[in-house]
Amino acid sequence: MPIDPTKPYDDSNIFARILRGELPCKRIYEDEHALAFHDINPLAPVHILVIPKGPYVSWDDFSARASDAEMAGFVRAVGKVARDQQLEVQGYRLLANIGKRAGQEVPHLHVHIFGGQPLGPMLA
Ligand code: IU
Repeated sequence: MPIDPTKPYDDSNIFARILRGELPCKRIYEDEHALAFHDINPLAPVHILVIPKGPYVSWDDFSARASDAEMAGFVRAVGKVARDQQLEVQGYRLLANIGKRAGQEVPHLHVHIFGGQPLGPMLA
């Protein structure tokens, strides 16, 4: 079910539980501001999710409420994860679904990183 963006952050969501260590993930990178892990249902040879550590429902919520340090830390983490995989050599795609019409499923901001193959005009 796509999320209801009018609801406040709910810390029982699956990514909040991963952040608290209550559920496992295939972790790739972690720092003060972000956690990156392999998507459980990959849509490309490389399909990574990067999430901020703070309680933000979506990019919309994050860009409105997060501190400059959180935003900078998160953006840098996304770039570092992609560079660590050398995705910039062939190119890659970032995607964030925001709210119902985009089909956002998990109500904790996540940026998808897709790579490892030629990407069509749209993916996911
Ligand atoms: P979306 O942007 O909200 O549609 O993407 C949610 C993604 O989270 C989707 O690609 C799922 O495969 C992925 N995912 C996951 O990696 N681990 C989980 O436990 C769950 C979803 I639930």
